[in-house]
Amino acid sequence: MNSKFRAILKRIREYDEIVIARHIGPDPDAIASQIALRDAIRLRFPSKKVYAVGNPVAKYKYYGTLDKVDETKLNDPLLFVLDCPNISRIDCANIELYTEVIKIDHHPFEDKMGDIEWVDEKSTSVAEMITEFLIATRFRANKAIAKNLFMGVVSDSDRFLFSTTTPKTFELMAILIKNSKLDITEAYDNLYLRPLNEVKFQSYIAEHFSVTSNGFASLKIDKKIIQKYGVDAGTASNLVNNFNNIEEIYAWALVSYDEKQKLYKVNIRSRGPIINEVAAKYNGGGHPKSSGARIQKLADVNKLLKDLDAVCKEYKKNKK
Ligand SMILES: [Mn+2]
Repeated sequence: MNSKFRAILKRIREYDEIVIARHIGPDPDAIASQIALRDAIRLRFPSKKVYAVGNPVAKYKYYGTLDKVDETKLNDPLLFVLDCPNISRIDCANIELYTEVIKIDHHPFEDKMGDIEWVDEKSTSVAEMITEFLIATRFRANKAIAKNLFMGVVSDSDRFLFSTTTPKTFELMAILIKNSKLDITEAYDNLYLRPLNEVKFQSYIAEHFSVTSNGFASLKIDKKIIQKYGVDAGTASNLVNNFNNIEEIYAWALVSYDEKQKLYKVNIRSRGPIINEVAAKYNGGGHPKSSGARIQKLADVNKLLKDLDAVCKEYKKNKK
């Protein structure tokens, strides 16, 4: 067992009150990882109080329920922060209130949060990292835990399509499926079943994308369209992965306006050019080929789109 795993296991043994948090606006990897880790710790150490915290998301309720906890009333607690590189984006947990903090993440490093920082940018997902940890440290995974971990990996690797997918990813998934007799079809149904209006909205996006001669596609989605298709504001962000593997498009971005936060949300994907460095210039970040930004002014959104077109141009030129 490596020293990192030993150190994390030691903390889990030592602390009786453990909180597991993740980023705001969770995706399946974030929410599945925190619930799986919570349930695995509870299964092995039934006397410990373990909570998975954060604002619940209705459409992800099949991962399990989240816990509400008054942090100020905890006694000598340990905090896990999953899938979240920056302190400002932690949902419902204040790192100041914890005796120790352990971060497990696969985004490029941003803020130091605590005593143990396990960051692996090469991993498909935090769910894969948690899977590796649980197997190496001999935790048991029941069917629900295994299913959550599997869905986290599948979702963040886009069903094993992304280049972060390695032989290790498959080896870990094989152990999970075998040991827990996981029904993968059921897991896929949870992830991929979707309403017709969402499919129609996806067609609208494909129909209205503006594609440059450099292979950059973008679309600004206004409120009226969201209302017309009866989807919610977050749907555009979720659909962005569905535009991969299109011959004429190297990188693509969907822009939507978040009324609550008064910000433009830009979701960017790429099948070649490195885009997170561009997003970083506009208060954004993420992975080299999967990234995003939150921007106040429309003028800056337009500048970002221009810069993305420029990296596509460069990429296309070098490819020849
Ligand atoms: Mn993730």
